[in-house]
Amino acid sequence: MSMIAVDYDGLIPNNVGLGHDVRVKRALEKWHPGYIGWWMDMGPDGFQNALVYLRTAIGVDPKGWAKFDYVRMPEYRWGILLAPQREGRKIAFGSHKGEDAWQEVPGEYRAMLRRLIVIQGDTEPASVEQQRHLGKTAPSLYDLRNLFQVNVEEGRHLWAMVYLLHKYFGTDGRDEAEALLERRSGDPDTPRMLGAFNEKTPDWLSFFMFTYFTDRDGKMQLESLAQSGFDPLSRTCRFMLTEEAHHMFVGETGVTRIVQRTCEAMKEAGIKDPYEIEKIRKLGVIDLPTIQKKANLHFSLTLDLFGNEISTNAANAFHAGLKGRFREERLTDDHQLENGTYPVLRFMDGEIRKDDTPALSALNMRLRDDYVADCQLGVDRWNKVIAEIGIPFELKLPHVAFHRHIGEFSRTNADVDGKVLSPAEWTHKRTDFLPSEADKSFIESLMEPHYEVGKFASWIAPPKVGIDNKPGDFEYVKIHDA
Ligand code: BYC
Repeated sequence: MSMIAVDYDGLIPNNVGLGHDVRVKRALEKWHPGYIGWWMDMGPDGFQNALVYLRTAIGVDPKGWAKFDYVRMPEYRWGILLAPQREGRKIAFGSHKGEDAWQEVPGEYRAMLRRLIVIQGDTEPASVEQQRHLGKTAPSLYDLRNLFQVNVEEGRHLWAMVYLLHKYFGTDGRDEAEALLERRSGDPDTPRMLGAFNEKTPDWLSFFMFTYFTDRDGKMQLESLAQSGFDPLSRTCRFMLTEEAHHMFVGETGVTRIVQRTCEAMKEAGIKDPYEIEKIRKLGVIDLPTIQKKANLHFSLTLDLFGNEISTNAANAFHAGLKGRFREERLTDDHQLENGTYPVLRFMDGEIRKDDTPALSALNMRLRDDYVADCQLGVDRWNKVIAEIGIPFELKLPHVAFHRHIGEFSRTNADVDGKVLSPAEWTHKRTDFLPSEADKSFIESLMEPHYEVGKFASWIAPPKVGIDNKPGDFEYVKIHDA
């Protein structure tokens, strides 16, 4: 049965018939206080009593799933929402291609499936932890509201994975759900599982780069998991993707607005050379070369999230029908990949070159290629803004070998053009490519809160359109009405 209506009566809004599933309902109600405890300890620092103009999911019908209203964040209705079941859905790839999608966990793949769900689940609270201090330096109420919207939805994505663990994985699922509340981003003893989720998000430029680049990895991974033969995972990822789109919008428009403000300020001051950094910084805006360095950092950290270029884990997950490719259904090959090859960029004999590799082993690489192409689209739009204002500068994605910690290129030091450097050259040039301490302190010096209605920090342009079509003077967060 396809369920669209959401039951809002109980503690946990849902469209999965939780009211009739006493075991899972009780287990989730038991998990709930721990979640709220985590949110109060590790969610946004301050603002928990502020009234935030948030979007809450009230259905899964694409035409009207969201409702906007003022909500105190701890009272947000985090719910379990799965996209409607597709009658007769078949597994689209791997060795089970053509068989009915699984409604229960296939025993032979239990451990692999649980691992994928736990990794996905772990990233969601991690990002909230990374962003918890940002409210204190928000450049406007509009941005503050967007930060909190992203945060509550990441919280909901955690609920989505925890539901799957409780419903389908018995005692070990319950243990994993507890552990998701115990790990902490950046904690040396109990870190989050993937590298980029243990890094700091120290300022708003990083926040926008993170939501542009790292949430886009979220999109790619969720698209691949949405292909899963395990139908409940597919359905939950399909709905999560609708929320993820807003997070990437926040990132893309955030960087656009910073770039726009910088270029406008340069034009007003008659500065043509984007490398006149000190002069530009005196205008209270972020110079384009520093924006480029932040992009280099966040892009390279995010590439690590795709795992090793050549991966048996990825091959096994595809073969088993658990994790597909980006938009698998639009691809025209045999969807089994037993024979074909895929060109993988490798570090061999001291140089970077392409190597044809069995396609099944190269799935992480392939997804990463799709990701890079998707990232480029937004970079092109940023460059259009720069060109329209008439500043001679182009933002670029660095080479995929640059600043890597996982995979082929973790063994080498490549610059942003993919030129292999000696360790000494790398040390010498590092701050040409990545933010230096001076760059970081300059950005930090700009991070002052702007909580007046309709006002924005000097370094960011106002958005073109308000959220939910609200006017420019709309009070997106009522901080003092608490
Ligand atoms: N850090 O065979 P390999 C999101 C480990 S973001 C640390 O290449 P595989 C979001 C790996 O675990 C999307 N360790 O790995 C965005 C393995 O260890 P074991 C999150 C790493 O499995 C913003 C070993 O190295 N979702 O949603 O092919 C805000 C061998 O590696 C890393 C997913 O990632 C790393 N970066 O690929 C909020 C989807 N990379 O098991 C949310 C689920 C690899 O041998 N995850 N290792 O001890 C997966 O599909 C895969 O596990 C990975 C890794 C793509 C992560």
